[in-house]
Amino acid sequence: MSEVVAGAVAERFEELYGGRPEGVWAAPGRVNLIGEHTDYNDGFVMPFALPHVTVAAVSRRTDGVLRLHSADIDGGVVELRVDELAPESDRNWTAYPAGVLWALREAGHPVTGADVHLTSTVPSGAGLSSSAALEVVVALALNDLYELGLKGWQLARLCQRAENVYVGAPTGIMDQTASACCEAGHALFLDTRDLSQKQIPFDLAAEGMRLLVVDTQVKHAHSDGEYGKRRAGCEKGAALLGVDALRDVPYDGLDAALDRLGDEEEVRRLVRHVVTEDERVERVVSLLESGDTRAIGPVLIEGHASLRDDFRISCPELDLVVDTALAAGALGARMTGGGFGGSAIVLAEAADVDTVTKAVQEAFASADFTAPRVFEAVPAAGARRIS
Ligand code: GAF
Repeated sequence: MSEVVAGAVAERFEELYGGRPEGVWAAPGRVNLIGEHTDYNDGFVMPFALPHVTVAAVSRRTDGVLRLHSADIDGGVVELRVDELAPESDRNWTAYPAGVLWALREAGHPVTGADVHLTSTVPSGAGLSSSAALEVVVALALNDLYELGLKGWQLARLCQRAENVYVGAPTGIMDQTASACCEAGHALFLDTRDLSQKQIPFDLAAEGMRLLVVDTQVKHAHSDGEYGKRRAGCEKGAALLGVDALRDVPYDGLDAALDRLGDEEEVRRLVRHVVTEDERVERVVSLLESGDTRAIGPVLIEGHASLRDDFRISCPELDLVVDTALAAGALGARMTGGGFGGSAIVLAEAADVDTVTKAVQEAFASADFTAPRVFEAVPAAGARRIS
């Protein structure tokens, strides 16, 4: 696929900018297996990369101009001056790639401009990290072209800064690290405190299972206030408990911590989710490492209940996917990503995939919800140069 896509993207670049690009790069979206809303609490996450990618054809410029074009969005070529880039000055999609260039320059890297043409197969607003894929593909291209020598995790940090400060969305580090660092056939066990990583083999097909992604088509956005409110609530919980981050509340000390929070009911719920979710990630890792893959199903189900009841970020469509899939025989299911819409994941025996898929589709039709998009997710490669 790479060569065909790279060729087509390079041709379009040439039509737009009048010369061949210096290279073509791809960065994937991700799905998170377990570990939700733990990343801005210094906790654990376990995403894997999707085969869906954002592709960028890029050339350097030396005149302080950044030109951006997306095949997927109307509006033609957008031209910006590198020295005029300023946080929260742009409310359009261009803020993501421009923010990356801004973050690189802010960190002292001598990036003097670029021509960029982009196209993506990562569904946007589906909780599958289309924003991170867009940031990471541009960061990787500039890293290569300007020979900055930054590693994947360093690019992820810069992309997160672009998103937090330039775009103004208070997200954690999971999505950018997943896009930059995941490996095909593996889920990424990531400690978001120090970004230490372990690639965990994750080959469901070999064990007769499948993981489905069900995009509910309910759109979500992280710059909306609800994500930020949850984050602020978690930070309040850490402050009340006298720890740097909720990661520092031990699982076996949870009850005592909840007692100390007294009548701060909302904060108690947020703390309970984060502390139990970190424990769930560790449980999933040890189950996978001991070859007990089917046993992760119940952990996914617990995770969904915690996000629905304690963190309160599910929605009727996500709950319907989970309840219907489980009733139809799935081994596990939960919402994935930031919440308030987006996607759910379903773990099922290969033999049950059609039954489960049909049940979910029928339940959505009966509830008068927009038809969901269902696809099988197999761990794909992280960001890379494709031409
Ligand atoms: C979104 C954010 F971008 C991530 O940083 C993470 O917090 C996730 O929601 C929830 O786990 O994808």
